[in-house]
Formats: sequence, structure tokens, C-alpha cells
Amino acid sequence: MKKTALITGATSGIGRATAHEFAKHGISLILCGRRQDRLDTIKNALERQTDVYTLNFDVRDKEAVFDAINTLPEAFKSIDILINNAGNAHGLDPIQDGSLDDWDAMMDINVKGLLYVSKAVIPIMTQKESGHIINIGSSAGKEVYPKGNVYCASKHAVIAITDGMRIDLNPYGIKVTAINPGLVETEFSQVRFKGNALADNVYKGYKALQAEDIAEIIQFAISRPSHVNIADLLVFPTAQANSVTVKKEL
Ligand code: NDP
Ligand code: 8X3
Repeated sequence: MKKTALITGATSGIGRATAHEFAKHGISLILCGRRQDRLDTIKNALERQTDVYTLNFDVRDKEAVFDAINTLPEAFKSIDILINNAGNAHGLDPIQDGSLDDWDAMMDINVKGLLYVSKAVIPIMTQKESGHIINIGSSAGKEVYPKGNVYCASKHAVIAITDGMRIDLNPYGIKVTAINPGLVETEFSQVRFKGNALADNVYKGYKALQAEDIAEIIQFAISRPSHVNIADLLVFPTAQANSVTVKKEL
């Protein structure tokens, strides 16, 4: 039977690549993000392969999240797969110099936004006693690196929430997975460094993971047999050994 997936942060990077990957497999798509022009472009590109519906909301806005998900058209209501992907790092500063606005953004988007979307979708899954939630964590959720402080905290929280979801949703047969990438070449560093030239160097001198690499892993995770759940997966580019060890040729 045709499955339906809701993907947050589908306008760029890992979320957009996952939308393309899922479309190849005929999965119906609910694509979420704040940039409607991009949602429209992706919808136009994919609707020859599958059914696509777009939702425009900021994951920080509780009411907007619930309004959007609770008023989905009938054909898209029965969500089978939730990809909690929306998120970013904002800034890279020692804790003593960090910006309160950056801290708010990371905790509100990466942690609370993920919770709001999950709270809206979980009743659909508990009701039918099936479903798969994939939370995009990070290697930053496994270890803390210099100046990573609050971003790392937000991703440690994502991993803790994932573990908590897996325990609490266990009676309902719902799979819960954390996929934790290292360095992926997306718009992530443009956002982290607010368009500053520092962003240009992050993926230079080695082959970083590409968004499509993560999308293929997500597709692998959702296509395992019903008795198999990938609980937690860490993936680095070959050039990366941990958050601070990257073999670069410059
Ligand atoms: P991108 O910047 O390319 O994509 C981020 C996506 O999140 C965009 O689609 C953006 O959409 C969406 N988003 C951001 N803020 C909000 C918001 N307030 N409300 C709704 N949507 C929002 O980065 P990535 O693809 O790299 O990041 C995706 C996830 O992967 C994030 O959770 C990130 O932490 C994680 N990750 C990234 C790694 C990397 O090295 N790139 C490594 C490990 C994890 P829009 O602006 O249209 O709303
Ligand atoms: C993104 C990877 O190393 O920039 O989560 O934190 S890193």
C-alpha cells in the first residue's frame, strides 16, 4: 500500500534530498518549510512521480504546526513516516560570547519544533498502531566540540527525545530512529555563519557527505522489514573521524 511521509525542512539539504528519494519509491509526500517558492518548485518537480502536498509553517509556531497538520486533506491525513529534519546551527561561539538569539533559535527549532510536530503527528500513528519516526540528530548529539555548546546540547536533546519516544511508543509498534550525520554539505554552514565567508571553508579540502547520502540511508531505514528498527545510526564522511578530526588536503 502507498505510504505517506511528512518531511520537515524539505526546502533544502537533507530534507529536500529525502523528498526526491522518497518520490522515486512512490511515497506520497507532505513537504514542510517556510520558503513557499521552494516548496512549489520541489512539488512541481516531483508530482509526476508521486502525490505531493506542501505545508508552510515555522516549527517554532505551535498553533501553526497544529493548524497545518490537523487540516491536512483526507488523502494525506494518514501519515506513516515522519522525518523530523528541520533545524540548523546558529553561530559558533564560546559559551561566554554566545548570542541569546542564536541560543533561542537552536533550542526553539531543533528541540521544541521537533516536539510540536511530533505531538501533532503521533496520535495518527498511535491510533493505527504503526508508523516510523526518524529524527535527524547529529554527531554533535554524540560529542561536544569547542564552541558547539548549545547546538550540541540541542542535538543531545534530540537523541534523548528519540530514545524516550522509542520507549513510550513501543506498545504501539511504532519505529523510532535517530540518524546522526557528521559533516554534510548543505546550506547548514551558510545558516550557521549567517552568510559570512567562514562558511565557504567548511567543506573544502575533503569530500563531505552529500544530502543524497543521508537521504539514501533514510530510505534504507524506512524500507527494513516490519520487525527491524534501526534505532540509532552515526555516519561520517570517510575523511572525518570525529567532530574535530578531519583529514583535509588544502
Ligand atoms: P539546510 O540549512 O540545508 O536545511 C535546513 C532546513 O530546515 C530547511 O529546509 C529549512 O527550511 C528548515 N528550517 C530551518 N528552520 C526552520 C523553522 N524555524 N521552521 C521550519 N523549517 C525550518 O541544512 P541541513 O539539510 O544540513 O539540515 C537538516 C538537518 O540535519 C538539521 O536538523 C541539521 O541540524 C541536521 N544535520 C546537518 C548536518 C550538516 O553537516 N549539514 C550534520 C548533522 C545533522 P526553511 O528555511 O524553508 O524553513
Ligand atoms: C552538523 C555537524 O559538526 O557541524 O550537525 O555539528 S557539525
